[in-house]
Amino acid sequence: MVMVERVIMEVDLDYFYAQCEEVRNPALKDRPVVVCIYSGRGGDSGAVTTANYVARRYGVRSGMSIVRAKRLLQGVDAVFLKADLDYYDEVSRRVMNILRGYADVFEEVSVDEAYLDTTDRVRGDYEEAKRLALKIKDEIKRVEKLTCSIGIGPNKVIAKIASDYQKPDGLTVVRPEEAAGFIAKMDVDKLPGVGAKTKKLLDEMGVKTIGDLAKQDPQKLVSIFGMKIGNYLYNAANGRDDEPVKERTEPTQFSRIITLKQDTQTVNEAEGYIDEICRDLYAKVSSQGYAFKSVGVFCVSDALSTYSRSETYEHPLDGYNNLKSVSIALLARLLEEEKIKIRRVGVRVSDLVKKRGQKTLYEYLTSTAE
Ligand code: DCP
Ligand code: MG
Ligand code: MG
Repeated sequence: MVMVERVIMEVDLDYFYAQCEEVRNPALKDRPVVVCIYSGRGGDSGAVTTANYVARRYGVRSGMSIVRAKRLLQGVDAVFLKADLDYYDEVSRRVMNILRGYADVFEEVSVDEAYLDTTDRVRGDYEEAKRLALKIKDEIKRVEKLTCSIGIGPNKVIAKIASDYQKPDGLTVVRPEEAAGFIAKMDVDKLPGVGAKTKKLLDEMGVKTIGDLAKQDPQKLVSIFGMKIGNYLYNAANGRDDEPVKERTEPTQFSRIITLKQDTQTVNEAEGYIDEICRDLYAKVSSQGYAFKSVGVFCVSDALSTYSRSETYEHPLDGYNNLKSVSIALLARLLEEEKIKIRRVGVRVSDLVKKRGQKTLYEYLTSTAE
């Protein structure tokens, strides 16, 4: 049997939230655009979700505080916008539908990112794959006015690194025989999954680049990082990865739990935590395209027993405010009935309903009208 090399694409939209804002208001294009999530604690408390490339020239980055971004952009004609997650989600849904149509197998990874296995579609031909990628970029540009960057490679690891290689509006093709060489000079943390902790351990072994990692004894890597990660690191560094592109199976719930700075018996003292949890949870759930019909609150008491209360509604509950008010009401009920001191508090949403990919009645009617 002849082994056919796979042809995997990774598509990632450029400065996604900020680019969506530019599409909605093209006058923003030449100005620094910073999209923020405000914490609700007033003023500029909160974080930057992303910024356009104009703002990035001033050092603005995802995850930094709004205060810091404002300092970097002092005296510059910059725009700070509140994140409109529902709008980005809607754009994402439409882009994903376009991408899905080009793949043999399609895997949505995040709101702006997907893997496409296109091996059969291009009959294993990398030239053909490049043409297909240009066509995809073209369609997304034409239909949604958005640019994206695409990486093509023999596996997910290479495709992902390639899509990040030239940004924005990039296209990087890495043929199977070029894979190991393509990544050899890069820092180890360019490998997906290598975070600060792994990087530090590797650094202590004198491993700085992916090429250094590729030359390590695989047994040694396994003894340090365990079978799964050790093997992954060794193979990935050598340009190999067999992880299949797979359609996402749907999650059934999302939850988040926090440890209180001080144990408490009152809803008032827990409210700030509930607020933080709900903000986080809501951003996560809605960025993945879900609404939910059930909300649960769970607590760990100072005696380490667990308690929970939940509520299920007939129709999906949407919006951060709804999530927060239901959570607080549930916690109030729990505290009143159990008379406990709580140490940790969490919120769980379940009975998920997919918003993305679901046609509205209007879309359904117009798509079947002809
Ligand atoms: N995001 C966020 N908080 C972060 C990182 C990202 O809310 N710490 C959101 C905003 C981004 C979106 O996710 O627009 C996609 O993340 P990417 O990492 O793909 O970053 P961008 O698309 O913004 O920029 P790039 O051009 O580098 O892909
Ligand atoms: Mg992106
Ligand atoms: Mg992304």
